Amino acid sequence: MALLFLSKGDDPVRWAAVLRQHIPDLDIRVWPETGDVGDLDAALVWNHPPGELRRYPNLRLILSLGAGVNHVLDDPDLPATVPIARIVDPGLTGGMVEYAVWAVMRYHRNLDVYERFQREGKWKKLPIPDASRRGVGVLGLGEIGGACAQVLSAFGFWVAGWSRTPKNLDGIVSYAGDGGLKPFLARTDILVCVLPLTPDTRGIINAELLAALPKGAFVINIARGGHVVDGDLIAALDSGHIAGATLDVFQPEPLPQEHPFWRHPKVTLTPHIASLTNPDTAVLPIIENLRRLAAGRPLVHLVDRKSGY
Ligand code: OXD
Repeated sequence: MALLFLSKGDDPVRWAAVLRQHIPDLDIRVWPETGDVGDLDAALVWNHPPGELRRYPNLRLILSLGAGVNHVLDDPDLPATVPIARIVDPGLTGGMVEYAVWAVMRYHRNLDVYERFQREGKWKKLPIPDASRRGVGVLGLGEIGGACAQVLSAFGFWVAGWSRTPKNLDGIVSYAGDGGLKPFLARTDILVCVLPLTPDTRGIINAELLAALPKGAFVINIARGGHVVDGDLIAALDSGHIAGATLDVFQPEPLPQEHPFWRHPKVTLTPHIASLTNPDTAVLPIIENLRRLAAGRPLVHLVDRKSGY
């Protein structure tokens, strides 16, 4: 079995070491040193150059180095029939949940306000709001969104989720489809976006969506920068309709220095670290698929190219 490793942002030496702990004789080629292109069975990729994966005539599997696959599907010259799998890893999901809980709690408990009070040298106590009256809305109820919703619900928040098709998750109110979006937004004080980025969801956090949230709502985006229309979010923050935004993802990344998000007083930003792929745990679903590929068994965590996730 020969695997191509193609990522400029991940350490090939570390990945080769963890992959070989599980499959000692795995033939790993680190791009661009591919050797004979006909040898390669699978490619483990993050942000590959468009058209590159067409160069491997015997490729049977494309593996994303993360949970998201928009970086793969954005390639207009992707081989048409090669299956694509993403990482489903409790470690990766856990990081997303931790970040979502931190960002929701920070707004819920007014910690953003206390940070300002400290800068102003002000000693002032604010009431502690009731979590069960705080509407938290999770946009996207897949593997990661579902986990975020359930942990937030365990903290006592009034949690709902919105997804393309209805979901049945314990304690979570499910809204679905175009018709479900406005009622979902109307009861959401803190919005957490965990959607996959697809042609349908690109720019979903726009002026119309923001206007449908109650005045004083907060926005947290840990999905992709392409979900947000930046100018619309800044206008909603400036008008006071949206009280604050926590953003971990941007378009493009790194966020250019001159972008107004950097210095906006109501924006908290982090450099796409809500979760990070940890090779020690993320290697397991990759190994599972490589073993299945070798044995001719059905693959897991496959992406539906039509829906984009
Ligand atoms: C991912 C990411 O998709 O880190 O895993 O953004």
